[in-house]
Amino acid sequence: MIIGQYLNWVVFVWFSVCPVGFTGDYCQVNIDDCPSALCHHYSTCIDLINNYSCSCGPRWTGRLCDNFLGSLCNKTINNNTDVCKNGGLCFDTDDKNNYTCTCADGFTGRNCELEFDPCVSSPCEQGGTCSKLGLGDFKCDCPKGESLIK
Ligand SMILES: [Ca+2]
Repeated sequence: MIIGQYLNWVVFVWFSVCPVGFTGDYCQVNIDDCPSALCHHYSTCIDLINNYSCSCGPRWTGRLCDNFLGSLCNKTINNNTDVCKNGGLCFDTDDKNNYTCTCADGFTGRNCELEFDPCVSSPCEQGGTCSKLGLGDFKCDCPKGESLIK
């Protein structure tokens, strides 16, 4: 009787108890702990054994990646200078891990640091020579015999 109960217990344990964090007939399945994880929605959950960790983007920190380090558009993070130069507007990306600049007319580049050169696209036809006049403006010097007005 006692041996029978013991064997029942052994069988019960054998078939139903896995190490914590595992399941399956052979305890071969690492239970996915990420669905119930509390990682901030801009981080990536990494499943561990009966645990998880959160992989944070560069502007987030903390175990759950819920501690924001501040907007990259903030001047104080950029040595007190505007991130977007020449009057460009700075916007955080949705996950706040990066930024984009919307440049003022006549400027280009990631940080609007470059003056737009309208001659780069070779706008002059018939062999005309392009000269930049001002922000985004240009003129074409036509070869002899050609006229700007057609
Ligand atoms: Ca797991």
